[in-house]
Amino acid sequence: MTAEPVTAVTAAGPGIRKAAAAVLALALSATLAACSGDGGGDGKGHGGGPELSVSGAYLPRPPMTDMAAGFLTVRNTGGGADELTSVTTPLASEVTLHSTKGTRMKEVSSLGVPANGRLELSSGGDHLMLTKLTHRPKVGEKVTFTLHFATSDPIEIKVPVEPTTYRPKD
Ligand SMILES: [Cu+2]
Repeated sequence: MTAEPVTAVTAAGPGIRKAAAAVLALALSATLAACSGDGGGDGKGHGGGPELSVSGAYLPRPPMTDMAAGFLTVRNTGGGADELTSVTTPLASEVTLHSTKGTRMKEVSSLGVPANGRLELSSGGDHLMLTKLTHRPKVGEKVTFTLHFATSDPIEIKVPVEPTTYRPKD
C-alpha cells in the first residue's frame, strides 16, 4: 500500500518543479517589464490590476513661494481602475488634488485613473496644488514627486520646472 503513493510522488516531482520554475520565470519577467518605466508596454490590457505610467509632468515656475501648480498624465494600460490618492514632494509641505468643473475648482480626496485609460492633469483642468513651498524653484530644476495610489505602488518622478507661462505643445 505504501509503496505506490511514494512512487507516484517521485514521478510527479520533476514535473512539479519544472512547472514551479516556469511560474517563477514568468513572475520575474513581469517584474522586469514593470521596472522598465514607461517602457511602451504592449498596449494591451492585462485583465487584472492597473498598470500605471506617468508622462508629461511639469511645474510652471511659481511667481511666489506660497503656491505652485503641477501637471502630468497618468496612463493605465491595465484592466483595473486605480485612483491617485495623494502626492508628496520635498518642495511643498502640502499638496492637494484639485478637480476643475468649468471655471470652478475644488479640492478632492482622489482622482480616478480609469482602466485602459488615463488621468490628465492639465492647465485649466484637474491639477495638483502645492502650497507652503520650501523655496521658489528655478527653471530647469527637477522636483521629486511621489504619487500614491489606492491600488498600485507609489511612483516617484522628477518634474522639470518650466517658465511660468509654459504650455506643453500637443
Ligand atoms: Cu486649484
